[in-house]
Parts: sequence; structure tokens; C-alpha cells
Amino acid sequence: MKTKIVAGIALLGAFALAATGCSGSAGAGASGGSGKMITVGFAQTGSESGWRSANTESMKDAFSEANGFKLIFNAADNKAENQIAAVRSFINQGVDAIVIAPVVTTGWDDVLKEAKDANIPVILEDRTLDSSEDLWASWIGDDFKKEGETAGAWAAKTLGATPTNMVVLEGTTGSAPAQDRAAGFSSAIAGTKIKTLDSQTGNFTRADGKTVMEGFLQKYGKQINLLFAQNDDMGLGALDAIKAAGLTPGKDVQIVTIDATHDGLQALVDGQFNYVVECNPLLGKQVAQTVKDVLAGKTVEKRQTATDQAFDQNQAKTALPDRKY
Ligand code: GYE
Repeated sequence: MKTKIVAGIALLGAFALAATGCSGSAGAGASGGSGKMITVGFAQTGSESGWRSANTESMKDAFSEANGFKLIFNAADNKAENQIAAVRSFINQGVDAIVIAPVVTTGWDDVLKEAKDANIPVILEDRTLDSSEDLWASWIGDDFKKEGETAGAWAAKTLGATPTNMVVLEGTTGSAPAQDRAAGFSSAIAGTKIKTLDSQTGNFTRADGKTVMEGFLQKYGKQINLLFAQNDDMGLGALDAIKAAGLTPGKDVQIVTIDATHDGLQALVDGQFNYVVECNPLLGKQVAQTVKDVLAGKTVEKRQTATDQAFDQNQAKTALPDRKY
């Protein structure tokens, strides 16, 4: 841990040197046209899921040196306090711009004001936060509420007419996707015969998805006939628990998830998942372009939303071979 911190500081120092001359400025050269590198601090949530790995890779590709960037990358291990500390260190380093994928929606006001006072624009990617809109320049991400609605609409259509007992594996507590997907799903199943037996966080990870599902199965056993996992990884972890309990996933327990990673679509093709809603993680290019535009003083859209599809088992067969993440 100590070595890591020291290495991290050394790295930050190296980047600070490289960034000398453009600290905190949105002025000449920061648009990338003059050959001067743009230093960007990216505060990523962590590495909780397959979706997250794909998002990190997409960001690192887009913020490459060849594209005119010096990227300072931080993964916060899904801890809000780590992430705020990372953003503060970016401010101290005098980066040109800060990109954040906020772990949770709250608690951002102070550090965002500090960035504003230092004249460093903040761009949000993936997740949203609750602070006032004048504290960030643009958000690039997916419509989590709509994803929840699409998942819920499938459940309502497929199982809503017969009494159905559902359990829910929620994402990180306090995160925008966990809140919005829950809201979207609930509105779509309102008035159906789907009843929520239980709903708990699995922190968007396979390991916790498995553990929490084991608990649900111990408590409710064969009563459970529907699982809504707010991401693929938790659903994939739950598969082990369901099989270990002697039940067949995709049949005894129908499963709907969100993300549509390669592994998620594979589970759909294998008949273990029943429906998967896409959440596109390949946002890097658009985020990098937005950073350049903001630094060049161009007007950017406040909200830039990616479009997502959804897949049943047959559609997954067609989509799987070309899946990029
Ligand atoms: O669904 C999940 C994750 O914020 C949309 O975060 C993202 C979510 C994604 O790690 O897998």
C-alpha cells in the first residue's frame, strides 16, 4: 500500500513536470492544436465489473499521448472518500481538466467548487451527481432510468400477468445507476402481479452478487422466480448460487440484467439469463472530444446520452460474435 502511494506520488510528480506551463489553464495550447499536451485527471470508480474494465480501456485509449493527452488515472476502489481525495490531488497538480465517474451522487459540492475556483473544468462521464449544474461542464453517459424501464417492461410483459416473486440485486448504494435503474424498473412493473420479496446491494460485483443471492435462496428458497440484477456481473455471480441451490437459472428463476457485456450476452445465449439491457461503456472518444472542446471554449451539450439496445436470447446469438466488451 505504502509503495503504491509513493509510486503514485512519483507518477503525479512526473506528470506535473510534463504539464509545466499549462497548469490549470484553459488557454492557448490546451485545445491540442499547438502540440502541447493536455493533462487530464480521471477519477474512475474502481474495477468492480466487466463494464468498468471496458470503460477504463475506452478512456485510456481515447486519452492517449498520440491523441495529445497526459492522463493521470485514479481508481477509487468504489469509495467516495478516495475519489474526492483523488480529485483534490488533481487540483493540486494543476491539471487542465478533470473527468469524474462519480461513485455516489452526493458529497461533491466542496471539491467541485475548489476545481471551479482553480479554473479547472470538470466533465462527468458515466455516472451523474447531485451538485449544481454550474459546477460541471458536461456529462457523457447512458440513460439509467430508461435501462431500468426497459428491463421492467420485459418483466411486466413476460411475467406480469401471473403471481411472480422477484428478488433484486442492487448496484452500489447511492450511485446514480442503482437509484435510476430501480426507479425505472419499479415504474415499469407497477400494476403487475410482480412482487418484490427482497432487494439488497451486491455492489455491482460478481462476488457480492453470489453471496447476496445465497442469502435470498436460504430465506425464500423456491418461492423466487424472478431475479433483477442491476448489472451483468451480479447476475453472473448469482448463477452459481442458484445452481448450488438445485434450481435452473433461466427456467426456475428467470433473470434480467443490465450492461450487455460479452459474458452477459454469453449467459443469455446459454439460456441462463432471459433478457439483458445494454449500457454502452465505450464513452472515451466522446469524453476526450468534449474535454478538448471545453478547453477550446466551444459550447458543448450539457448532457450527452449514449443509445442502448436490449437483447433476448435469440437476439444475443446474433450480437455476441461482434461484442466489443
Ligand atoms: O452498470 C456497472 C458498473 O455506472 C453504468 O457501473 C455504470 C455501472 C455498470 O460497474 O457494471
